[in-house]
Amino acid sequence: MPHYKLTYFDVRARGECIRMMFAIGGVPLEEKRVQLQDWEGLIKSKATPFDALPMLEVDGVKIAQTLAILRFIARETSFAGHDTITSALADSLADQYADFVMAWMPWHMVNVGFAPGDKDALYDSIYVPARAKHLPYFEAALKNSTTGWFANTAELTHADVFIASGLEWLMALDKNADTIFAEFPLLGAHSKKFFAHPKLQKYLAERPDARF
Ligand SMILES: N[C@@H](CCC(=O)N[C@@H](CS)C(=O)NCC(=O)O)C(=O)O
Repeated sequence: MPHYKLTYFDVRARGECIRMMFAIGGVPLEEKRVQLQDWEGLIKSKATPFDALPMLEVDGVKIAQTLAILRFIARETSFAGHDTITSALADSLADQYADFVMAWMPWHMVNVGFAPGDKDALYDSIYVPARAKHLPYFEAALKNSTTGWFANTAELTHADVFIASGLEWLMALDKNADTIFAEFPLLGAHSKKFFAHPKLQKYLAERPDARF
């Protein structure tokens, strides 16, 4: 088996789906958690391909971009869908969720204090409309599923890992997190099903606490 090393910040955010996919796949993962004060030095030393994290090293080969990493390890562990159409469907759902993340990122940066601005104004002008546009897409996908997983698969795929961990991230950020699933009961049920997955329990019990 290759040696896998994940470099990410000491938060869940974009890195958590990768950690969870490794846990579900039962593959050992070495982790390097970068502290914010060390990040400038890593950029200057060109340590990552695109000056961003997460980065996965596979026997020393550096792979960047969250979804590329997630799809790779899902394929390696047979969680990427059982045929190419199913994989493409899972990809499209995960990519759409990534679009959702990019839509609320300007609010997030201010909300957590990484950029100046009025976080309450951005909550209303950026985050709320992004949520109203995107979450119905995922609720509709679950309505079409007979298994409760996004790509209508018997076992979960990387789309389920990406979206459930993404919603957990969002719930850590949203001041009204308890209302997120009010209009999206199938998404709420999906989250419950995902976080009850038997292959995730040990990881969930042992993972470090995080602000988001
Ligand atoms: N599309 C990229 C985005 C990566 C990204 O923006 N990562 C953030 C952390 S979540 C980062 O490295 N920020 C530091 C910086 O841009 O200097 C991915 O999904 O991996």
